[in-house]
Amino acid sequence: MPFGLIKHGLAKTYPFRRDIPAPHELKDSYDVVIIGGGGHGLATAYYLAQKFGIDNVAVLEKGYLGGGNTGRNTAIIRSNYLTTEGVRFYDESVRLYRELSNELDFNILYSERGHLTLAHTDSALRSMRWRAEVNKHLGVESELVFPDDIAKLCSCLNLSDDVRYPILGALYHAPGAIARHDAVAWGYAAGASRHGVELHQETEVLSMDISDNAVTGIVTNRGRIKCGYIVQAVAGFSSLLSKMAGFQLPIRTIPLQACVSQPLKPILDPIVVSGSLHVYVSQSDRGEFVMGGSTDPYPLYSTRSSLEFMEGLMAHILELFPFLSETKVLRQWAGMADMTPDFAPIMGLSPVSNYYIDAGWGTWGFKATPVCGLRMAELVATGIVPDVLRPFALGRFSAFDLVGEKGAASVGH
Ligand code: FAD
Ligand code: PYC
Repeated sequence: MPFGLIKHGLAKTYPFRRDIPAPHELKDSYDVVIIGGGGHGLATAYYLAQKFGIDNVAVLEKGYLGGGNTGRNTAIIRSNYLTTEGVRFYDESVRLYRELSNELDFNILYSERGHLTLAHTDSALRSMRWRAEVNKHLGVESELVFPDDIAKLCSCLNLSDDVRYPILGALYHAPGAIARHDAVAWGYAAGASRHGVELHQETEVLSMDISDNAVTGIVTNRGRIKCGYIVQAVAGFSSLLSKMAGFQLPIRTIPLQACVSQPLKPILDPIVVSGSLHVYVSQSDRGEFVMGGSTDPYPLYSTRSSLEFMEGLMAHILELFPFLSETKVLRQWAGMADMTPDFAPIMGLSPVSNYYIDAGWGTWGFKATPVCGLRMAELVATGIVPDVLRPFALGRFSAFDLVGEKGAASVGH
């Protein structure tokens, strides 16, 4: 029971801080409408108001805040990418994450654990070396480590030669971290709300009025509103929204499943990823093993879980961590991953003049929440595309100027 409730429980009033205000009417018009109340939309709203003084802003969320992929991901934060564009972008996010609990006055349970990407073949070792060199060149801590070092970093991992895919080495990224994903959404929501942003849950965008290549109105299940600028931040629904705005995105939407075990005593400190075995795992601060594997084998708009996924995942988990064989699965779920051809996001301008996109977040967007929010807000406020966003423009697909991040995706596809 909260201390405050014990103290004030029998009093007539309870002076608590309400993080998110009660629902209220939609206004006729806003300077900025953000579609999607996940971490990205909420972070964009927060920085628009807090950093750029733009507070006539509404976030429209068709369900509840943080109930999309933000509340379904496995909360891995890292910047050990393959391309210079990717490393710079995600490194800025890691730096913002480190300060986020203080910035938002909201504990996001940021926990720096180190991140091991295992190599089971010579060619995997070569690509780990490549990533380590790109990372170091840009000031990001990453190095190649070998079984003796891995044993010290993660004593519960099966390093025996007597398995199908023995571990030859790994990319070790000391800044790799996890955080409480819901708290990231709640913290940004509370911060945005304190700065005057309106947060509208159960408010679904159904269509848009377009005239002279600009969106002039948004039709929602609660009525029509006018807006100056729109930011689309709907993760697994990006193609549907861009279609309403009149353009197409190069995206395939594929379910990604994950699960957690019953809580165990702390035993696994680093985050462990194996591309060859299609598995990744971390232990949460509550003790649960948080685990995932590959995306499902076909595109689908559905968040159902499958036995097929669990069977494959457990075979691989037990190869790496045989001691888990009597551990019970607690929950299993899925989210929807908007996959782009180059495994990198699409951010910035769109073919519609007042419509900005934050899309293509596939299996990798939780770690980008702070940098994406900050830089999308900067774009809306200044009209200038920030340098870190430039490589991720939609136009790269027609210019054949892709940002190939498949080798650093962590999740099998
Ligand atoms: P969301 O949180 O999905 O928010 C979008 C919101 O838009 C939703 O709440 C939705 O309801 C709303 N919306 C949609 N359509 C409409 C409409 N018409 N009107 C109004 N609202 C609408 N990334 C990592 O970096 N690390 C990880 O470890 C990681 N693990 C993952 C594990 C799983 C199982 C999954 C599924 C994803 C994982 N990801 C990970 C990816 C990450 O979850 C997403 O990229 C990220 O959460 C996207 O955030 P968002 O705010 O853009 O989207
Ligand atoms: O981007 O690191 C990642 C990740 C791990 C699991 C899903 N995404």
